[in-house]
Amino acid sequence: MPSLVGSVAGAAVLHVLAGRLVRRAAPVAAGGGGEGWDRRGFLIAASAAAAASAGAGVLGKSLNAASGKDAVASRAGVALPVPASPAARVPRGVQPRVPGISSFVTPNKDFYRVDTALVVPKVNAGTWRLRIHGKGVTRERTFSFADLLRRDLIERDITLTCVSNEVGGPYAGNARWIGVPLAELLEESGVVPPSRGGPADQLVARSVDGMTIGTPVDDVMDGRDAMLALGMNGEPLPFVHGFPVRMLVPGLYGYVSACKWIRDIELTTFDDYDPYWVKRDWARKAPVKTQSRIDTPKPFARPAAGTVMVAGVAWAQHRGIDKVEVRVDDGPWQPADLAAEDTRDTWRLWSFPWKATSGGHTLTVRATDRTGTVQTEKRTRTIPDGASGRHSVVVTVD
Ligand SMILES: Nc1nc2c(c(=O)[nH]1)N[C@H]1C(S)=C(S)[C@@H](COP(=O)(O)O)O[C@H]1N2
Ligand SMILES: [Mo]
Repeated sequence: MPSLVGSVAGAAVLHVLAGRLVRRAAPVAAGGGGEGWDRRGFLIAASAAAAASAGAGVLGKSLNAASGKDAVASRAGVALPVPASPAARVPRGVQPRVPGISSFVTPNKDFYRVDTALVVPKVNAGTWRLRIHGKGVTRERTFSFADLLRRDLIERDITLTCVSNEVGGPYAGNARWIGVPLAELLEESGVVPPSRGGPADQLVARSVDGMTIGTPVDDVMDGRDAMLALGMNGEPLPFVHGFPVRMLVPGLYGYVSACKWIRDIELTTFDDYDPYWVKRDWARKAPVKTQSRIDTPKPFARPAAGTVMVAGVAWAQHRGIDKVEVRVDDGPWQPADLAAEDTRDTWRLWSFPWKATSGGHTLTVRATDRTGTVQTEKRTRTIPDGASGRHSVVVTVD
C-alpha cells in the first residue's frame, strides 16, 4: 500500500510540474521574449510537492510505528546472548508419558495470555527505555534494551499463573526465561528493601499501555529470581507476552508481578498508591495459592474399565510441591506418582494409574506444598486473591 500510494503521488507531482513547464513554454515560444518558462510557478509547485512529500513521510513513519513495522524489525534483529547464569539442567523424568497431560514446558504458541490490551502494543526495542525512580532511589537510572543485553543475564524456568484462573482452569504455563536480575538493578539504584529499613515497600511497574502492577519490594529483593525478562523459550519475548521486556517474580500471581511492555519502575508505598487491579478490588498482595489440576481424563469422558491414567499438574511457586493425592468418589486419598521436580518455582506433573470400575465416578486431586500446607477444600472465588478449592472431574466408565 505505501509504495502504491507513493508511485501514484510521484506520477501526479510529475504531471503537475511538467504541465507548469509545457503550458507556459508554448506562448513564450510563440510570442518571443520573457523567460523560457514560468520559473516562479514551477518553483512554487515544486516546493509544495517537496513539503507535501515530507509531510507524507512523517505520516508514513507514524503509520509504520502504529502498525508496528519498526517494532517487528527490531524484534527480528534481537540476538539473545548466552546467559552468564544458565538454568539448572532439567532432571530426567519431569514429563510423565501420559496422553493428554500438559507439556512440562509450555510452547510459546500455547502459553496463556491475559491482559487488558485491545491492540497488542508493538514496541520498538531500539527506542525503548526503562526508567527506575522514586522513594529511596539515590541514583535514578534509565536503561536501553542494549544496556540490558550487555549485562550478565540469568536463565530460569518459571511457572506463571493468573489470579483469575478458576480451579481446574487453563491460565497457567511454564517457560524458560532469560533476563536481568531485577534486584541488581534496584541495588545499583540505591534501593534498600523495607525489611532492611528502606522507605519504599511497593514497586510499581508501568507499561507502555498504561497498566500498573504493584509488587512487594521485599519479595523482589529476597534472593528469588525476580527478573526483567527479555527471552522466552529461546526467542525474544513474543509481542503478546510483553516484547521487548516484562517483569517476572516467582511465587506471585501475574497481576502483582509480571508487567508486560514495561517502561517504568517507581518505588513507592502500599499506603501511597493503588495499582490498576487493586483499584478494582483485587488484593494488594497475592502470593500464588497451592493448586492442582486434572488434565486427563477430561470431564464427562467415557473411558473403558481397567487401568485409566489420571494425570495433571500441581503448582506452588517458590515453595515447591511435595505431594499430590487422588481420591475416587468418597474413598481414601491415594498418593499419585510425582514426576521429578525442576525447581520450586516450576510446576510439577503427576500421574495416577486408576483401576477404574464401571459406572459414574468423581476424581478429585489435592496437592501439598513444601511448607506442609495441604491444598484447602474451601472453595473461594478468584477475586480478591485467587481461587481456592479442589479440582474434580466426573467420568463414566463403560
Ligand atoms: N501491560 C500489562 N501487563 C500485564 C497484564 C496486562 O493486562 N497488561 N496482565 C497481567 C496478568 S493479570 C497476568 S496473569 C500476566 C499474564 O502474562 P501472559 O499473558 O504472558 O501469560 O501478565 C500480567 N502483565
Ligand atoms: Mo492475571
